[in-house]
Amino acid sequence: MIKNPVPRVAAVHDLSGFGRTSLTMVIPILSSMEVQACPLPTAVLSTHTTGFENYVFHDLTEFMDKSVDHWIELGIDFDAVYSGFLGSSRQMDIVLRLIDSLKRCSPLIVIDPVLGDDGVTYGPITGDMVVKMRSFIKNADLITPNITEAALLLDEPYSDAINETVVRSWLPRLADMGPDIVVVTSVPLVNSKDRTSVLAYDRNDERFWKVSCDYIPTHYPGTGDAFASVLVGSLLRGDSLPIALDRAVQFTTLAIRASFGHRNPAREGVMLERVLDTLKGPVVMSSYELVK
Ligand code: PXL
Repeated sequence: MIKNPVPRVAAVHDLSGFGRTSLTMVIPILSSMEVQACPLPTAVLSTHTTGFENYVFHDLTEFMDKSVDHWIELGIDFDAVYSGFLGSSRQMDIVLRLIDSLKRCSPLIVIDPVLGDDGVTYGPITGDMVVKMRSFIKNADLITPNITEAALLLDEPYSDAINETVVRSWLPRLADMGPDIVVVTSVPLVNSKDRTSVLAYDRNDERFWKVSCDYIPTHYPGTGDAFASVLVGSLLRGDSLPIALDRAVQFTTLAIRASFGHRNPAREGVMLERVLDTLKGPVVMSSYELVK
């Protein structure tokens, strides 16, 4: 099967008008990495939902259903399906319909199970969506939960005691739910409060990977979207899993650092525009570790 010369991704995320999350992160990042992002918007919002009140939320479930019909009719070949924030539990069935129609081009299926952060679910996420996400991830090759989402998927309580030791034991359990590769973000380290990490497990070779970076004491919404988008772009360009992890961690850290010095309100997200060009270059530094 000849793949598209410019890798093509069905990008299933919401469009939030202000605050730099989801499609306003995903599209520029993938484009900068020479990957075509084809948006399948799940909802349109005036702003994202963290740190804003009275946001307008318009669910696009019906539109998605018809868009998927149209895409199937056109026979579009996708190299990846990459989903993030969904607007309703029925949208998981619609994405599944798209995935099932694409068997001929065996796309990479990446599900970022966007459910919450800091132990709290995002405003529009219902209990029903959390439950359904547990079976939806069966269809993924790769998932990218943060520690809150990993706890929700495993039905484990969220607490300050979650750290790299705990998450290492969670990774094979998450892989048992379906995906070959599990990447968990924002994992606290055991020996250092000044650094944080991303842990990953690949069931195909049973290897565990860790990439650590400085912990910066702030929280910008949308950094999970930046991380997962760079990971997807990097894998589609042919990087190995640990190099793709490295690239995604380095880019996300740089974006946070570019913003932190300016003291702009965290809810506005990271200053993506200032760092986007760095995605054009090769990986010049790598710090991944194989975890025993
Ligand atoms: O980045 C995650 C995200 C995506 N979409 C919406 C959100 C958030 C996080 O707040 O509110 C609408």
